[in-house]
Amino acid sequence: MNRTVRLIIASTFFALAAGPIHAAGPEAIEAVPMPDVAIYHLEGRRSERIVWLMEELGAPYELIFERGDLAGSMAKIRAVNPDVPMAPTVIIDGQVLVESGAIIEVILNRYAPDRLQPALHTTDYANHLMWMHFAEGSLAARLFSDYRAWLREPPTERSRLVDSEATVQYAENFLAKNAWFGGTNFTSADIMMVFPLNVATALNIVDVAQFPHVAAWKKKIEGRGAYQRMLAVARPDG
Ligand SMILES: N[C@@H](CCC(=O)N[C@@H](CS)C(=O)NCC(=O)O)C(=O)O
Repeated sequence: MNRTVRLIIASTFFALAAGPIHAAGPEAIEAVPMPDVAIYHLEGRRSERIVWLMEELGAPYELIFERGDLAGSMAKIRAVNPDVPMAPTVIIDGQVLVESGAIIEVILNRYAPDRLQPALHTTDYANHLMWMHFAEGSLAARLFSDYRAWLREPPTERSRLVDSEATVQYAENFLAKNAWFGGTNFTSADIMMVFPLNVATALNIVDVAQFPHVAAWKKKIEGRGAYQRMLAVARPDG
């Protein structure tokens, strides 16, 4: 049986330019209509960020993966992106892109400039952008390098360098004073931060009990309709 999943998801699409609440980063730029967006996906991986983003926006997208078959999904990615077959690989209007943070910024800044980003001249904007980049640049990078090193040689004391625990503690301290990684409102920074913070606890790199504000934020995330819709299409078998 061919289990390739090619979902075209468009039912809740609405005029992005009419979105409310936040003036976006590049406020002067007018939204242009959303073109075809194809998301090459691995279940449970970073490509969920882009699916979730599109669900938050109510925008249409095509989702391509082999259900329950990571190798099969990876073969599909390799077919369109042989040089760096990574999830997400996204094709926007015919252009092949990697790096989830950059993909999110392209989609928001070009097609939804009034959504999921704080206004440019606010402290929230600077914090939002910092967490957008911290998620991969510091948090995921240190989590995975510590994890690999600690598998070979478990640590006997905390590092004097900024280790995994320090990066998660930094997130915890921020959430003690702010509702979201976007500051006052949920933004795409929250979308970026979920994957590495889940990795931190799922792989037992840090102790979940030490980070109650992160745990409370995760509960709020799981209550979002768009997050639930993402799970239903991108992780259909749980
Ligand atoms: N910094 C990249 C990381 C992408 C990445 O490493 N994705 C993983 C899945 S979560 C992957 O494709 N791994 C396959 C590999 O590295 O060969 C991003 O945020 O998109």
